[in-house]
Amino acid sequence: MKKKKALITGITGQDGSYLAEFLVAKGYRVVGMVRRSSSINTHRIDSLYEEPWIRDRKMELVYGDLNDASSINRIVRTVRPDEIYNLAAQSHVKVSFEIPEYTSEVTALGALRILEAIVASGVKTRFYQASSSELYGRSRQVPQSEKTPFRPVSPYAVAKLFAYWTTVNYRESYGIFACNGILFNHESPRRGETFVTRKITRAVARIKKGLQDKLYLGNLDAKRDWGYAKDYVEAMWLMLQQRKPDDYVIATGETHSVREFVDEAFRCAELDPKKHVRIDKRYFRPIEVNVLKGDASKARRELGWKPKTSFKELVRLMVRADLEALDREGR
Ligand code: NDP
Ligand code: GDR
Repeated sequence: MKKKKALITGITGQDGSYLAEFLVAKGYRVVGMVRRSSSINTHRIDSLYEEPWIRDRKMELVYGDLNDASSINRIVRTVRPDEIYNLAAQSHVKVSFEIPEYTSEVTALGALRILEAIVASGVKTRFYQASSSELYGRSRQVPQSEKTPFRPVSPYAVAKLFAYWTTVNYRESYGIFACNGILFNHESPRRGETFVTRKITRAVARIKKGLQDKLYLGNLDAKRDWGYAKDYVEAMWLMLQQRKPDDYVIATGETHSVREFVDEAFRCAELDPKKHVRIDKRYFRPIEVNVLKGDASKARRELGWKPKTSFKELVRLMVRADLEALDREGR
């Protein structure tokens, strides 16, 4: 059978790296779109990319940018992928208040540019859009499912709303097999260091090793439905293997406050958070999303997907990974 080919945007990010590993293990040939950077930013996929025998047979990186329609058109036309996973975004909610226009360009119009490239090229491909629980924002309904009305409250979330509806619109207008995965927060040792979970586990490891004393955070009362990224990339793939395209919530169904995450992470390292955690107003947002809790029963029923990693296991594995990383550095 012919090898399937997948194009991943955002392959250098947390999810892109796990998805690339997942698809390579399934026998796919993976093409990752990377943007030009003055410093090397492929550390999350080094294990796949450095091995020449894997690289040559299974993975390739091409330059492109979601803000550059010509690069997207060229890549779609020449790669002719069977599946496209659009994971690239300016994905930081707080930062989106500081660079709202850029965030909209990448996170909203980027998805449109890919869908337009699919239509213009006539390439038969399936399309996954990385939608987000941030779409629910200040929704009054808890838990949130595919039927819950959206109420986005940041430039990031509004941009994701545009991309969500554009995906639905191109599915309905042009018959493209296009799906939205409405993923709730998912974390891992590969999570960017400025997202709250990784900021906490990294600080815990550094405090444990005597490299840092204080951890400055913002709102500790916000609640999130936190899952493990490695479990979640399987759901992306499952969506594109169905008979019909549709939109799915992916979540654990549990919600925990930032404060609970802090307590659990410090407990894992036998440290007292009261001695080390301080509140800094700089990390508060102009408006906060207070509670997110997902209802993934549709995904469970139709995709056969469910989360495998509990909240406590997730915190523990992230703290352990950050401690081990310092050990490897000889710190
Ligand atoms: P990351 O921030 O870790 O990765 C984002 C990726 O997008 C990086 O590879 C980045 O490249 C790339 N990128 C940013 N701007 C551009 C651009 N202009 N052109 C091309 N590539 C670009 O995100 P995650 O892996 O955590 O998330 C993946 C996707 O899922 C994102 O769209 C995010 O918004 C969404 N999402 C994430 C959730 C989560 O909890 N993690 C939950 C719900 C949705 P570079 O390395 O060069 O910066
Ligand atoms: P979020 O993730 O905004 O949910 O978006 P983040 O980890 O940034 O914030 C989660 C909650 O923690 C509070 N918080 C802090 N956040 C950060 N980053 N830094 C701090 O110091 C801090 N202190 C408290 C925040 O106020 C917030 O309530 C993530 C991203 O991955 C999005 O791309 C994705 O769409 C959503 O998850 C689902």
